Amino acid sequence: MNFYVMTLFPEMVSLGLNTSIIGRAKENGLLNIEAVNIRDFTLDKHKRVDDYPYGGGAGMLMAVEPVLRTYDHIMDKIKATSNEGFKKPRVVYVTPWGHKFTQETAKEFAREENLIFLCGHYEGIDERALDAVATDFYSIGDYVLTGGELPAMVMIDAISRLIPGVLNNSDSAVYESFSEGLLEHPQYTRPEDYNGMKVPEVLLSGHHANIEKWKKEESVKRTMKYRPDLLK
Ligand code: 4GX
Repeated sequence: MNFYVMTLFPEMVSLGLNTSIIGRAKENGLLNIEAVNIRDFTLDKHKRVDDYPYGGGAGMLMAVEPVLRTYDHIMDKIKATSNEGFKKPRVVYVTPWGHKFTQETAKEFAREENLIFLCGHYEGIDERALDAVATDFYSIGDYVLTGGELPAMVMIDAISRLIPGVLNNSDSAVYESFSEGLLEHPQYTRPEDYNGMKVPEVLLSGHHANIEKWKKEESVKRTMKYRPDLLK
């Protein structure tokens, strides 16, 4: 799967997604993440990419031209590397007013071959750039960040781990939270007793049925306490 990220801070994206599981998946050729600097595509002689909003108001907006030229560059690249079955990729604009990005959204996007993210900065982007290229609008939650890079990285991470081969068994491919509708139960590793803090007896009992019952009960307790909204 190929991810393209349109951003003014490409190093934030490429460095942030180069570690751990995602970094390994890139090395293994399972996914490819390209952060494209919007500033490289401005025609302004001072390399400016932002301007004042018409009608007044606080702050600056990202201008249409650099965004659309960045998009054209990415599309040329995608067209050059794809066969006759070319399908226009979805373009996700990350914004606090978008639909809530969920595990279901991640599953849906994991089926795409190419995915483009558009990261805004300043107060946002000239609406005409969105009209021209954006196909999807998503938010990671109800709080305000300084830019779209972190939400785009969050979405890329959540999508990537669903791509076959990205997780191996020791990465625990079947993390059930959300997919089962219950939160994960508490977990323990050695030692059995750490300064008097003990692992629950049932987990040491070897009684498989009791262990499963305990896990389920703990999951339900935790879900009731922290996410009662998940219990329908
Ligand atoms: N989930 N941000 C986008 C730029 C911006 C400002 C105003 C539109 C209007 C966010 C979130 C988020 C901060 C990303 C502002 N865009 N994105 N950025 N929460 O807070 O997705």
